[in-house]
Amino acid sequence: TVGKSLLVCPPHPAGALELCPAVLFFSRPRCSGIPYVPQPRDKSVSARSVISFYNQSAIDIAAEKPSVRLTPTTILYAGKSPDNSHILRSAQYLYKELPVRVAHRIRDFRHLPFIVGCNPTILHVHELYIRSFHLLSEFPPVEDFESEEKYTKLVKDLLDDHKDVVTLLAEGFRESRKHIKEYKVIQEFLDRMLTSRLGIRMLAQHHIALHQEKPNYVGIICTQMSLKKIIEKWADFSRQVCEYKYGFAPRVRVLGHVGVVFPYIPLPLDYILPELLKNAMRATCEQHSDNPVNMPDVTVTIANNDVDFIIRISDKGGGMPREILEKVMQYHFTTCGSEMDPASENLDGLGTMMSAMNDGPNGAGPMYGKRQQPKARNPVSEDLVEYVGRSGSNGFGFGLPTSRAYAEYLGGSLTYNTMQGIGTDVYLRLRHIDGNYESFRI
Ligand code: ADP
Ligand code: K
Ligand code: MG
Repeated sequence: TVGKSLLVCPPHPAGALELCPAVLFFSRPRCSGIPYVPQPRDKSVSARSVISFYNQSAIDIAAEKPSVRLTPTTILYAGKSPDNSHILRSAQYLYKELPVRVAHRIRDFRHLPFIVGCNPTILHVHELYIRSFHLLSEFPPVEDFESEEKYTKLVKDLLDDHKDVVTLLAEGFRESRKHIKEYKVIQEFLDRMLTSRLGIRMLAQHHIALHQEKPNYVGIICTQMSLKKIIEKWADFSRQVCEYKYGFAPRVRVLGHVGVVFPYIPLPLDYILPELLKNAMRATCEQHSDNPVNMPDVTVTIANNDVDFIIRISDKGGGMPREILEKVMQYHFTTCGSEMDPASENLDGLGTMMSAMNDGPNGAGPMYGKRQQPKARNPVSEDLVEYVGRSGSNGFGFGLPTSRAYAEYLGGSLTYNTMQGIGTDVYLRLRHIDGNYESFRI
């Protein structure tokens, strides 16, 4: 049936270079010049998704529609109704919106340079989006709570299906980026892909969370978020991981407007903060490995004003050498496990420490040359395991560029100053969502 499917595959308007993905997918072993590495996930290609590869017209139509982006304030004050009709309205918004957003992503996959689109891992993610599009767009209209429940179950399943997308894209582009002369192509694709994915996940999780009653929360929006608390939570977490990896970890001090509380969405901070703290801790540990007892603290300073808030993460981790300044914000650039990091031959840096965590709580995994015996090896918490699965940033060099893309998507910025030989200051600036000033749209 696959052969028959290929025959009816309609020609893509963009011409010969843009073959129907089904053609690529099933002709890979013969695709000259592209090494075919069979991967277990290939088995998941079902007849259903094969059909969806060439049933493109629905996707084309949806991709032409504009996405309807809401401000957090609109979401926050959408109003909770005692009869739960707000949940139904939320599902109906998703029902219209998700297929359009997913179609936009598929259009982006189709516009990737041919050789990149051929990469099996990238093709796998492309296929995941096509499959999601069909599941979402072929779902019967959400009209009552019964169908809403089924629809929410579908949304939950899709969130789960897509949880490794960042890791997969990082892998896929690492394999294929050597074929692309212009780095900008990858950067723009990944910036759009990752921020759009963040938006979709925020909307989906918001809808799911509307079903639960949690004090100080409306969906995923925390109406009383304490920046200090969330920083401390991720500082503890990053220290735990750092200690596991290096046997020691710098302390974290939180200064400035420590008392501020305001409405915000913790979800993006749950990604950005550990990435920045991990970087600061790795630099500190590697710079002060000869005297871990007197390691300088990582200092986090909060500054709040009417329009936005700023989090500065300062470390005394030796800063960045001039040669890498231009590169640190690039996807895939990392000094973990490269010649930039002389210690890395036997030791992957903190960027990859998540892979050490994956090895299991009992140290069953490989021992790294320079790794210290941890004082107390904490068992890997469920939080940690979930984080490892979610972040996909295991020394892929995705921490800074992804955090910056997220910050800009949220109407803010991520910048840094570094003093080679001393340390680095990273500034995360984000806009308030309290409705007093214009904020971003999800
Ligand atoms: P990764 O942590 O996976 O290497 P990132 O994008 O988070 O990827 O960081 C890229 C590189 O930038 C790091 O490998 C490191 O060389 C450098 N870097 C990031 N943060 C710091 C810091 N606080 N101090 C020194 N170097 C840093
Ligand atoms: K990087
Ligand atoms: Mg990092």
